[in-house]
Amino acid sequence: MKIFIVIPAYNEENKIGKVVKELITAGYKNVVVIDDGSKDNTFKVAKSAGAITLRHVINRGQGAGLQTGITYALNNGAGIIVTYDADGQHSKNDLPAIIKPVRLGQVDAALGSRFRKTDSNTPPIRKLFLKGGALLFRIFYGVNLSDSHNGFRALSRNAAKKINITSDDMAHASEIIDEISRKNIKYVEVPVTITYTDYSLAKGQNTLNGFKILWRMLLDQLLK
Ligand SMILES: Nc1nc2c(ncn2[C@@H]2O[C@H](COP(=O)(O)OP(=O)(O)O)[C@@H](O)[C@H]2O)c(=O)[nH]1
Ligand SMILES: [Mg+2]
Repeated sequence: MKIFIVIPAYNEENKIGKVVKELITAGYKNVVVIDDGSKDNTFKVAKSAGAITLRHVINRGQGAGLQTGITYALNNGAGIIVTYDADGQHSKNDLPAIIKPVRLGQVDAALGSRFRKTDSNTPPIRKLFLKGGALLFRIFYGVNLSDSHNGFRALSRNAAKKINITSDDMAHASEIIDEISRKNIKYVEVPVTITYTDYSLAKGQNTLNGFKILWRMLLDQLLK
């Protein structure tokens, strides 16, 4: 079964090379990087590291990057699609475990959870926000998760085709869960390690942005 690893990237020239090389060395041949209108050399670095590189001419957001990458993977015969971060926060060592339940046909979506591992180094404020998100998923979508907004997932071809991502920005993460619930896609949570470094915290999503996403989720629900 052809596995594609889809990595949306924005201004990640410092990390993307190592991320791509590690995956290819580990035997994953179809690594797709979507350079989302980066202002730096993300595209060049990803390409010379051996990734299939796609580019948006303007910065559209992580959701749009995923849409482009998933469409590419489906058009090129993907059996399983893994979504993965460009900034080095995910670990290739978690790939076999997250792919397995999808490969065996047990589920159509395996969702990474940083809170199912004991060695999580998630900062407390981030943990609070992510747990709050998980609680809202339970209330709004009836989906029982220990983590929210974790970009590490494995999807079967079927699930990737069914899940319709329309949010260009970070809100796509809630949208994916909404779609999983709405379309009755069978899922499981798989423990993964998310590494927090000064680099990832400085570059990553801030708490304000997190609250904006939660707020939109709330509005979306109320207006439905
Ligand atoms: N395509 C795309 N990817 C983005 C954008 N912003 C962030 N990313 C990527 O999405 C991933 C997660 O983003 P990040 O800001 O680190 O979020 P956090 O880890 O949840 O704090 C990283 O691999 C980023 O390179 C964007 O505007 N477009
Ligand atoms: Mg990050």
